[in-house]
Amino acid sequence: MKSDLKRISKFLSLVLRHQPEKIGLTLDSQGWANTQELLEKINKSGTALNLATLQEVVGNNNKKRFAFNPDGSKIRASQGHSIQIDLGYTPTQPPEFLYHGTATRFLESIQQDGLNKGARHHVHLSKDLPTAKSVGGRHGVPVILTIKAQAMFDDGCKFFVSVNGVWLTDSIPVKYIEFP
Ligand code: HQG
Repeated sequence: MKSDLKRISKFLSLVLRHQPEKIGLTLDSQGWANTQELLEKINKSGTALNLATLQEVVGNNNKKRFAFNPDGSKIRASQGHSIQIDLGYTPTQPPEFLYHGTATRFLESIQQDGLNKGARHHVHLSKDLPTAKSVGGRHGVPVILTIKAQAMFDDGCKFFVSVNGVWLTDSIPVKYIEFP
């Protein structure tokens, strides 16, 4: 059952962040899908999913990756998109330091160019070290970079925090990165 929920979570990430067209779904400009339509199209595409299970995936997801709107009629991913949408988050003052977990094999390039958002909308940052370490571990031997977020903010850079607590910014020049 647990692995079923994980499989569904991964499939939701795919259609709500990257390829809604894969099941003929359209997201609105803020990334919301109609909940009923999502269920219908997922079922049509061959994955059995009912509302109760969808609610379980949203509620129990370890990173709270997905959220319903207040009346539950719409659902979206809270961050991590590669398609162009506007999540509508308000610019927010960050703590003095935030953390970015990456892999040692990227260090040389990051030392050269700073942190880029790559295929995603933003560079993703964590407020705690364990999260950063597990994010970095997805790519190889993890290494944690300390980001001088307050200094960036003071210099006019915008930060956003997603409803599931991931800090987002456009890019991070080398001068704001502390390497271990
Ligand atoms: C690296 C997961 C070389 C960057 C996580 C990262 C997160 C560079 C990789 C969310 C670079 C991109 C995002 C440069 C950045 N040279 N490498 N100049 N600039 N990089 O997956 O931050 O589980 O797009 O360090 O928890 O790893 O999907 O980003 O290693 O919140 O919900 O390029 O995805 O959330 O990798 O992860 P990603 P990320 P979910």
